[in-house]
Amino acid sequence: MSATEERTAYIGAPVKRREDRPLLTGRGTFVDNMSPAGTVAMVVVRSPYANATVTSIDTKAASEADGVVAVFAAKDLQDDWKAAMPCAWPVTEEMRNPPHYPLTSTPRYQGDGVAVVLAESRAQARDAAELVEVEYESLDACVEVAKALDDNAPVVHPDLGTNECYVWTLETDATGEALDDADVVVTRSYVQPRLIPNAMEPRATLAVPGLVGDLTLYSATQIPHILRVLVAATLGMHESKLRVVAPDVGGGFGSKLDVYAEELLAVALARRLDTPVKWVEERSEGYLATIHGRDFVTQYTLAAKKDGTITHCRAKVTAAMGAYLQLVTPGVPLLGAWIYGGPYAIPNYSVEFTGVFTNTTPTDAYRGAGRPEATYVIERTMDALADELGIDKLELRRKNFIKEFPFTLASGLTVDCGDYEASLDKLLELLDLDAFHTEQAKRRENGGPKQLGVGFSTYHEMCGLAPSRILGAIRYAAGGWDQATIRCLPTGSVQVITGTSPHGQGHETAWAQIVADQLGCDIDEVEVLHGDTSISSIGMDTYGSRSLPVGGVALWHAGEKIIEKARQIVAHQWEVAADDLEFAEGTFSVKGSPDKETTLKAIAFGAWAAHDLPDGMEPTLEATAVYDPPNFSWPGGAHAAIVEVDTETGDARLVRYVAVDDVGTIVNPVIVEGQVHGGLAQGIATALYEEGTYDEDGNLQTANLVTYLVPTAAELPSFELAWTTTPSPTNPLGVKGVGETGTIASAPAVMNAVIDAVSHLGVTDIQMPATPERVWRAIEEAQA
Ligand code: MCN
Repeated sequence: MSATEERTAYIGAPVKRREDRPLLTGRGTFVDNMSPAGTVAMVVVRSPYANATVTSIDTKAASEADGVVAVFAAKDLQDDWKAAMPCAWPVTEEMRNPPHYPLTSTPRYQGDGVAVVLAESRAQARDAAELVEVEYESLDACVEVAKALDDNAPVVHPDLGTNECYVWTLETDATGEALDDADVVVTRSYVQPRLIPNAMEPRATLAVPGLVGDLTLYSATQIPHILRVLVAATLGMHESKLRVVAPDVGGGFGSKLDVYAEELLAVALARRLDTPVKWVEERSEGYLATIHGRDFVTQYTLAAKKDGTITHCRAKVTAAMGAYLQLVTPGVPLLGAWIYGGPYAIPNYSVEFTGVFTNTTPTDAYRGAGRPEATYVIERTMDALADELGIDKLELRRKNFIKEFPFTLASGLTVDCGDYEASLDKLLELLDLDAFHTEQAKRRENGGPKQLGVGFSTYHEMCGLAPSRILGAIRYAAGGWDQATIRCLPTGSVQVITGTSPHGQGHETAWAQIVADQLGCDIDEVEVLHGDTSISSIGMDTYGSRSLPVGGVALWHAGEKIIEKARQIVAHQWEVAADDLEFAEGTFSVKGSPDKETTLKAIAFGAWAAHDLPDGMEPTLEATAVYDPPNFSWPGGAHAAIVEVDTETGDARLVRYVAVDDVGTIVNPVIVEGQVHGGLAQGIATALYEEGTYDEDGNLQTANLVTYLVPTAAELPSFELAWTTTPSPTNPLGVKGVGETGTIASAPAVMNAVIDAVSHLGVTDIQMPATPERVWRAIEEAQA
């Protein structure tokens, strides 16, 4: 049976998120709400220098301060680490991975921890941290990704002798020839600004030792299961003695998909002192100590025939790793590696990534991870190529769209389904491009300062991480499966345990929708448990828009097992063939005689009592499924942005945004709209506002919400969303992931619109973010 074949009650319905009431009424439980007796507060002393050697460190005054329990420098904790901090993605055999420990005496970025203070209260710990006297010898810093491999660049890790972390390539055979044979070759350079995640809840972690050598780590994390494995390995603990709980988590966007120094410190020190240790990040501290995203420079080439047929794409990317490799830092570019050809049928393909170290906060996965970077350079260059060929920008896209599915990309992966033309058609229906062009022409003619531009982005992306065998082939250390358990309890309610770990995505609601439909019960009877390794012992957690296409599908398979087991029980009790039974809306009946029926609830009770089960059958009605997807998930669509640019000040404002996405079957349209809204806000922020910058000494210049411009609702228009649906044939629900689509598609649409708004003034390129200064300068230079 396939969920997409039948009309269902809950799947597809805008069920209100059950998570919201407790959160909105202040009944959530975040890490900082928990303070078991004896909890001490931890504060990390951080290097003010981006590259330095600690020549002396004096902790005496701090140790003697009020309320202080202990102070440790890096050397004091050396024996606590059984291994360096983990990087789970050694993308090549030769990749350089400098040892990285929670505290150091050779800080390599501003904010690198050099000591830690524990005190009875956070205020006392913070005051005492200022009394730790650290002498540094400061060294020259390497800051810019584009200059990291220059001959005279300071080397971040002198032992490595180079700032090169790795070079990774993906090439098809015909590479060179396709370029030579092309009529037109367009090459552009692009900068992906460094982005600084700003989840509502900063990071927080609390390690609580138990009474029998066990320990519970409460952490604001996206990955309780992975965290448990890696904390246990790094500290030499037995996994079964470590319980990790992700309580309510106020967003992550990738930044809580990591194993952080503070988590390891809290656990190590809680064990040493045998008392709970809590660390809560301050917002400005988070700017330094939580991973950053992006920071790529890319040279991108498209080659085409005169008629617009694209024959080749080539990307040469230099990607900042930051000072160290965090959990998946080196793999972030690879997450976009297969889609540098966009939703277009381009036969020749070549991608080269060079990862480089800089004296900056480590980068890692941030919403979209690798795919916004790829989509941006393609969609910007599609516009440039159209101009070069004298072909309409949308016609060029249509001509090159992949039209038949499944389609194997030149990069090697197979896109299971899609209909990019349908998304574009729908977008144009909503947009009324003629009216826009009339208005744009009128404004251009009037020559006033407020000019309009429209920009497009047609995209697809690969998410739903991911088939384990592919992850293995590209050297990622973990699998891409997930697990789900369904328990039909004797009282009639249904308990769901998932290996995913939502931190804002609404799984409690969506998972209940899936199970209630499948088992034919009321949604309120379904309870969804997650984020606690003592409840769900295995799982692969939440990132990469994987939870529905992997964890949700695991749930569906567990439901199928429940129905099958129940069918065997009924067949046995009624002495009929299992195949003669029908199951619909929570009730079994014999085909053709609907009078005799029994409910799943009655069967659950009977399976628990176990008085009359088939020989050899285990009591209780529960089932677990572990699902490893056969393919990635391939959402796609077409987006358009309309911006107004003040040509006198360079101020660019987004006035309209229309997005048509195909995320397969939609389980909950309200959640999905919320996901797209949030994703769009983050992509638009990249295009117009956000940019983390350092001075040449490696001081972060954008270390707070005043200098790092996170847009608010006031900067964003009401988004206009619509859908086309090609259900994924690779899973029984027909679903594709949605969590990152908005971020992936939106930055190029907005930037193409900004450039369109000033193209009549001769502007052909502006780098992100399109700040008033950049736009103004671009106009001035074009007019000069
Ligand atoms: N969904 C649906 N129908 C679909 C696709 C998804 O109803 N066809 C629903 C799902 O049931 C789920 C939600 O949409 O409730 C997101 O599903 P999915 O696309 O599987 O993404 P994940 O749940 O795996 O979430 C991860 C994704 C990522 S990678 C980032 S980054 C991100 C995002 O989710 N971070 C977020 N959305 C976020 N939302 C919040 N509030 N906070 C974050 O940190």
